[in-house]
Amino acid sequence: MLAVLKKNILGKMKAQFEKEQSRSGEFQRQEDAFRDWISRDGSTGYPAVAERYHLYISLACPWASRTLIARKLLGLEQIIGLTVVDPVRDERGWAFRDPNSGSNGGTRSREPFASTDPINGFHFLAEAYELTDPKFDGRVTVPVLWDKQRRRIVNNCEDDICRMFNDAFRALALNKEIDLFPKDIAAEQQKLSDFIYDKINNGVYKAGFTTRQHAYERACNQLFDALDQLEERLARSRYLFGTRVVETDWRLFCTLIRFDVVYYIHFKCSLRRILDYQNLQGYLIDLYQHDGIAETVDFDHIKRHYYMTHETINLLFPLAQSLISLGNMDVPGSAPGSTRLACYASPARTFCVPRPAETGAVDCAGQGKVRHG
Ligand SMILES: N[C@@H](CCC(=O)N[C@@H](CS)C(=O)NCC(=O)O)C(=O)O
Repeated sequence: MLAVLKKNILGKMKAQFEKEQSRSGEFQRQEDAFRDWISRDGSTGYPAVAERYHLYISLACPWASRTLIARKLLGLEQIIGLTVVDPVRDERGWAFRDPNSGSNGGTRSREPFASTDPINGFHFLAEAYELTDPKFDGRVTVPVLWDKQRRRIVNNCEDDICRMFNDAFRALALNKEIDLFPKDIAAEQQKLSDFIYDKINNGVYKAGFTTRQHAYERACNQLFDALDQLEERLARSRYLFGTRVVETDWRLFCTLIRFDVVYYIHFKCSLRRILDYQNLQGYLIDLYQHDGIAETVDFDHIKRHYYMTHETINLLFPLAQSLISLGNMDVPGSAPGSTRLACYASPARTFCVPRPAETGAVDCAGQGKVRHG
């Protein structure tokens, strides 16, 4: 089966974003293009003042949603305006079109449509990039923080935007007591955020956008190893850093909330669902119930974007468990009933999840015969 796939399809497989594909088929995300900085005292040329900046986002996008969450939690809604793009984009990029309006001929239509951008009347986000740098030839992405006064993009990096909301805008925030980047854990937080970015936030994309089986399997395995580690961490701690919720939690949340609905299926991150992780699932539901968070999550936009935008997605052979359940078993060598495992067999390996989930996943292959309980 795999040999046939390799021979017939992989050779011709089209990358989702051709310019961001390595020669060995890995997805290599472009760098964020605009990284100017808003400061409290204005020394950077961009002072933190009310109603000067505008945030363009997609509710589908995990990166953009993190900025939306930061804006909401800090209480910056009256200070920084917001416009949401149409979840479905075509080759012209993100559009300011009302997906619920029947009058515009619908998404992908070439007919003129009314702009939903109250600031500039843009029809496409590409116009903001063009005004900022006419030579920009990369991929137009959200989020975008726009300066209404200088009529240019200040920054299109969600990490920077969250940091500026937290630091530069604090004096203007309604919820001044919220600190998404506490100083006493700064180094540790940065380290964990980098890990989550690489293995999880971007990990799902590396699995989903690669065109090679090997690169896909590597990304997928790294992703699940990272989730297993966090599952363990959350067995000991309510949030990633104890009892307070910081930006790193929201960064993880933005991927977890999309996982079972999109990444498990569409990006073939299909070894396990978040639902299969006792601690991660509880953590996800806990965060979802924080004040104001549910309204930042729009499953309709999320599904419409991923399933209707990526017309070509890899045809690789999924690392799914095929989920032949072998039932509950004891760990080989342990006293009967002392440690229970729920085991599944797949063509690739036999996989066991501890019950209750106290430790990471166990690969049962090569451990001899497991005892059925
Ligand atoms: N700034 C982010 C990436 C932002 C990003 O890629 N956003 C996606 C939406 S989730 C986007 O705008 N994609 C444009 C497209 O699909 O053409 C990063 O570098 O990590």
